[in-house]
Amino acid sequence: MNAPFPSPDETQTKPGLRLLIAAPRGFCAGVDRAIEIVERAIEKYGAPVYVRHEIVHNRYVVESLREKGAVFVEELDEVPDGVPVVFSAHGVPKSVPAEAQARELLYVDATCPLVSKVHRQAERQIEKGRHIIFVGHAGHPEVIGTMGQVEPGQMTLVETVEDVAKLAFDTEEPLAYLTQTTLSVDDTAEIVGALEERFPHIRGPKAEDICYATSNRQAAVKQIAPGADLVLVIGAPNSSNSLRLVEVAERLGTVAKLIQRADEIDPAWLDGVGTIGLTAGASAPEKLVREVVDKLAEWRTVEEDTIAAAEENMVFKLPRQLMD
Ligand code: 0CN
Ligand code: SF4
Repeated sequence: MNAPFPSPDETQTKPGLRLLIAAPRGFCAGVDRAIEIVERAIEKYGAPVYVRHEIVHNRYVVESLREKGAVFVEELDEVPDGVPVVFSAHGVPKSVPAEAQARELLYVDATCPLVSKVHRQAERQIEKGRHIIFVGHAGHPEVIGTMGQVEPGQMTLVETVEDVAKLAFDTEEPLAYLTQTTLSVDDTAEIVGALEERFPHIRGPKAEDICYATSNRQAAVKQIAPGADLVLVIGAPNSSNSLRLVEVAERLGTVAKLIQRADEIDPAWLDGVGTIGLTAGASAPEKLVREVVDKLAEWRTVEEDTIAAAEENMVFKLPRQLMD
């Protein structure tokens, strides 16, 4: 039998492409836990299990859980009576569990323990009589959840250094600041610096509220971006921590693109590109990283290097109600 004709790929060697893969990248302990909570809730209570808001900001994760029996809604009033509901990793205002209790709904809270820690700090500062300045992005579910831990008027949101300049508080007023967990480490340092300058007595958290996963992923991008012609960040447009990774690369002067899946890569992006930096936000599965590497390997001869900025071994316990 004659040998088949060689494919075009075999007749010409593909040009090389160096891939600098960031570590850590992808799933954090809070995301792992939140996904496991939904899976275990479906096993324990049976489908459907409702989930208030995307459990984490990733379409692939949401679709996979939907196939297993999860139903995603935005608000509790979309959950029928008598059906279990999980609250997303980003946290919820106090009114949400209160309403669930009033309706006698069985609920499981998948709020990341590091977000819950900020919630408790907010309560404590209010008990001490301080007004809270919260640094975060307006409209993000974590911001809505954290601001909803206190009464309206007890917490003021600032997004920028300019917002700090506009604050109308007296220098002597008792104030504290807290932050969203997924902010830019560099921007937050500037905003906190501006707060401390205007309000020298302002109290801050003992350890910063930006979580370990957010800061480690940003640190890793800082290591790969300077040596890359293009940085690809796998993550969703509504994923705060993923958007911050794009910004970190761009601020180092490297073109950066946020992609949800490999099929969003435009081959024209690779023109004149010899090195690509690759990372994934805290809600993006490793499977999608491999999918991107495989896609790039269709066009180029890929050489992979992992660049590690930190080691992670954080694991969070599941809620007790799902342990048995
Ligand atoms: O992308 P995520 O679901 O959420 P944000 O980065 O938008 O906050 O990642 C998990 C983080 C949390 C909570
Ligand atoms: Fe928790 Fe940080 Fe992960 Fe958000 S990004 S779920 S705060 S560990």
